Amino acid sequence: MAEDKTIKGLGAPPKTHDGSAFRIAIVHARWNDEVIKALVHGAVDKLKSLGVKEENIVIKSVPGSYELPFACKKLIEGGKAQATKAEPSLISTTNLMSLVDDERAATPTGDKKAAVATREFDAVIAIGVLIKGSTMHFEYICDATTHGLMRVQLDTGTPVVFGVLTALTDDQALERAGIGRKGTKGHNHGEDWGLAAVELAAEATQWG
Ligand code: DLZ
Repeated sequence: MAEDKTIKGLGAPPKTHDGSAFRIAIVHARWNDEVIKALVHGAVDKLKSLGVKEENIVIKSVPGSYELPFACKKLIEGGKAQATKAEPSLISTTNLMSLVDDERAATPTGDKKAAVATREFDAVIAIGVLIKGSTMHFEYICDATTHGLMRVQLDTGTPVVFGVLTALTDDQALERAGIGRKGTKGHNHGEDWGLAAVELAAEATQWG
């Protein structure tokens, strides 16, 4: 093996999953926005390539990563509550590309109303980008966010994919979003998170 070749990374899934029946939420922070946008794009592209329908991908944003656990929990609970109602209803979804391309700031008025299946989420992807500064803020937010997201998935029984980059430098974050500026562009980890969401949605229901 060449010396600069790494052994790290996600192995191929045991089988390819069809995402066409799944409803997936993406909740993302807005801190470090350039990287966030690329990661959300990567996740959405992968979900769609696995068959998840655009109308079944719901995207919401929160200010920072610290807010991700709370937002994920509310979305999951909201989805479960809607699922218990007999009649399909109108729920608020955000147009995917306009969200990633900057209209999202206009929420809630910028949200589009769309008729979607009234049922719970099969998986949630939480996306955040934490970049270390000169104080201890980074460590505390990383710790709280990580534990909070784990708690949400264990408490709710809905898979929550950990799409949070904890980078020591800007370059580390950019490279993990496929937009690296130094030499290699890097791999967009958002794609891995999309894949993980569909795999968990497909497999986890059969393990219980
Ligand atoms: C305050 C803060 C700092 C310093 N850094 C980041 C960061 O790198 N990434 C991120 O997602 N959020 C950061 N935040 C914001 C917090 O996550 C949170 O939004 C605020 O503390 C308000 O609760």
